[in-house]
Amino acid sequence: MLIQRKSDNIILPSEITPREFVDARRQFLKQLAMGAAGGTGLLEMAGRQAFAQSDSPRKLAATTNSSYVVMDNRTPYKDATTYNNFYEFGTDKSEPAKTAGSLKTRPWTVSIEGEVSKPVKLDLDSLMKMAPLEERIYRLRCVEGWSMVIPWIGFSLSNLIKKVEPTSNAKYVEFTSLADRSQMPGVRDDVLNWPYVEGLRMDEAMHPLALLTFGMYGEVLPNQNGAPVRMVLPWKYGFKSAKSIVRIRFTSSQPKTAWNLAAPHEYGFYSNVNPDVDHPRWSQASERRIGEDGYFTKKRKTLMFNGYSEVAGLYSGMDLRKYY
Ligand SMILES: Nc1nc2c(c(=O)[nH]1)N[C@H]1C(S)=C(S)[C@@H](COP(=O)(O)O)O[C@H]1N2
Ligand SMILES: [Mo]
Repeated sequence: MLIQRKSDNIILPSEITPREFVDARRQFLKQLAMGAAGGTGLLEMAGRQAFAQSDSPRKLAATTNSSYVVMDNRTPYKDATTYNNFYEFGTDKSEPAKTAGSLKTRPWTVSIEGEVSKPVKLDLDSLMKMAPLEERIYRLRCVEGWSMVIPWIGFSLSNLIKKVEPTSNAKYVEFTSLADRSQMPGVRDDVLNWPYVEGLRMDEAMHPLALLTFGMYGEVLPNQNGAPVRMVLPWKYGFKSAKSIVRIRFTSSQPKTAWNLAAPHEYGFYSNVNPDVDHPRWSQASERRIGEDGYFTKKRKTLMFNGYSEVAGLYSGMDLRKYY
């Protein structure tokens, strides 16, 4: 039986209208009655696992980790795979689904380098075998003001970090995405300083929520969602979750991230979801849940750290207005 995440309890009744509260509660009870939070019943899971081994090559077997399942309805697959930010394939959200087919995701090598005792170049299969694959249902919120709820498949990045043994100089982790003009039409435009680079502080990267991700909705990642391997950092704005990663580098100084270089006043290094600190162009106080928008659909209140309050300790004593 899947259980409600502990951190979901941080939605205080005082923060939401009685109507929303009643609806959320009703929905949760309905999901319980169906057998699971998030709409995936145990029988369905068992069935999925059973044919995951044998069926289509896209299937990816994983065991649901019930500690990381949000109670919200999952975003329809169609929406999650046709409304994407992946600038290497164009800046329009409908473009990646149309143009990312040209990305060759095998063979694929990820180079682990920098301040580690055991630098290594890993092919995708070796990387995927570093730890058991888990399914986790996470919220992901874009700084543009929309959010989704997606069943991702991967494992905590900490599994990999421990194996490569960072040196005492390793204070940050930098992620670099592929930037290949021949496969990625968007890289011909200089909207960003290619390659796409993102970064985390070491303790953020070690947090169990930081997911090295290979699949979603029971299958390997569609190219437009960052195949064959990406990060998912549910307490940070979507752009921190680099797609199609080819290099993970451990550094002593703070990585220069692509979005921070492009617009330092808009995108800071930390970029934690924070309803109290607005982006210069978009309010961060509320969000539109993709797949449920309609004329009468109310926006949802955005939660501190996107509802993942367990990360708060990483930032204690930091002024989050300054370190945005
Ligand atoms: N390499 C790369 N990674 C990227 C992006 C990108 O343009 N290039 N966009 C980011 C942004 S802004 C968001 S919101 C998420 C979107 O992930 P999704 O398409 O799976 O929802 O990917 C992030 N990772
Ligand atoms: Mo985003």
